[in-house]
Amino acid sequence: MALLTILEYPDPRLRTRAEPVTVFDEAFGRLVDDMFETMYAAPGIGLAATQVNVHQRLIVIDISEERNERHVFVNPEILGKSGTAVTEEGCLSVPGIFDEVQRASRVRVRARDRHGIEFEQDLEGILAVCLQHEIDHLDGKLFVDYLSDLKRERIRKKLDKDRKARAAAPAAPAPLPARVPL
Ligand code: K1U
Ligand code: ZN
Repeated sequence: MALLTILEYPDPRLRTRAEPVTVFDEAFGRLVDDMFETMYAAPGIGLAATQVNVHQRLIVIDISEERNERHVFVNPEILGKSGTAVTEEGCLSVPGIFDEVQRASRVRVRARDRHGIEFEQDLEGILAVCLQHEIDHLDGKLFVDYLSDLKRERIRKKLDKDRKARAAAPAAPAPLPARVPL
């Protein structure tokens, strides 16, 4: 498995509209596994393929505390929405920024699994919110697009500053070698 690089706002590649998945082969299965590994390492509760610069309609989600309830949504379509929820959202492509977004609190989704099998599911709570956030990624939309122009500009400047600070920071020291008994 491999850790994938997550694109960061305002990278223009995050604005790409993803294409439907048509091939469910071994390479696609590896991409699904790599996305879970990348999401768990981040750590996050969801990840859309767009965020790792793969422009296919694929989402992985795991909202469980134990990190053992994997959801895969390929070519997701929202069939119905109801209720409203205002949730403090974060985004692995907008690191360190959290703000409130209003979305539907319940959704019915039709999608395919990692093998291409179609299913329909009713989701609610954070799972429903996370799915809507991830489908936005597949459409080239970010949660900061729901905020004011002023907030978005502040976020862009903060991330720019953080990136420059990270680039200027000296590399972390190498870990000490393990003690080997003589
Ligand atoms: O799409 C992404 O960038 C992932 C994002 C998903 C999301 C979070 C909150 C509301 C809607 C969508 C994240 O996972 S941000 C990190 C996060 O929320 C989290 C990380 C570790 C433990 C618990 C939450
Ligand atoms: Zn996101």
